[in-house]
Amino acid sequence: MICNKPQSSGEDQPVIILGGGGHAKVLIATLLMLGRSIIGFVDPAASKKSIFGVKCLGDDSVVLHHKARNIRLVNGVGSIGSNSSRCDLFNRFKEHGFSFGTVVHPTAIIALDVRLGEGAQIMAGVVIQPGGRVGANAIVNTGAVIDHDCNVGAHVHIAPGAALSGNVRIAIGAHIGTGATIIQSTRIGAWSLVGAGAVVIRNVPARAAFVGVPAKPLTK
Ligand code: JB2
Repeated sequence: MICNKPQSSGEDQPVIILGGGGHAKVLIATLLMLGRSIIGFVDPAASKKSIFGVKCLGDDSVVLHHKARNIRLVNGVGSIGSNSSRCDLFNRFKEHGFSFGTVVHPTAIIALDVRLGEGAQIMAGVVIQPGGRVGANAIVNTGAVIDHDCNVGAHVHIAPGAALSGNVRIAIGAHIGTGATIIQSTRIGAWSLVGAGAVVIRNVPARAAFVGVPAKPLTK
């Protein structure tokens, strides 16, 4: 990984985007900026026929008309509350033998040794410092800051403007809400939810929801 170098894996292969909502629109804008060839997007309930001139091809079955080795998929289904649909979609197409391209916005600043998993998406204005790991199918969304030695698990969504201090571990499938702050060396459990604007100063268990300042378990 080169500092501030825009990239997307499988650079020479055309792309199909899964989904046609808000997250897909941001990805399409980024892929066009990167000069990627886009075949189209697929969405079983598309509200738009095209996005920035990229056409809706139909539902997910259209992807299966393509040879897996000839294309890359980009997961354009984001997350509202949970990352499970996005995870299921990724796994479903992996089972069919397809590969997902990573997408890195040209304005992201990523340290030399950061490793990105398959299909990881690093959006505009993100900073990831040395020692960082971002798992497969994870989203690090607009303007998020990840300091040194953080491990972001597969299928995690770090929402816009969230900040992770050093040595934070976010386990598989967790959602870190917009503008949340997580202090150094904290552990965030699998499939947990950290609310928007929360300040996390202690570990969050798996499948828990923590909100507020300082963050506490959500009680109904
Ligand atoms: O199985 C599917 C599927 N399920 C839902 N396959 C495909 N190809 N598409 C699927 N979709 C489609 O994803 C829906 O029909 C819908 O068009 C789209 C989701 O669009 P929406 O705008 O509702 O959400 P989003 O996932 O693009 O964005 C959410 O997550 C982002 C990270 C929003 O919360 C955004 O605000 C957020 N930035």
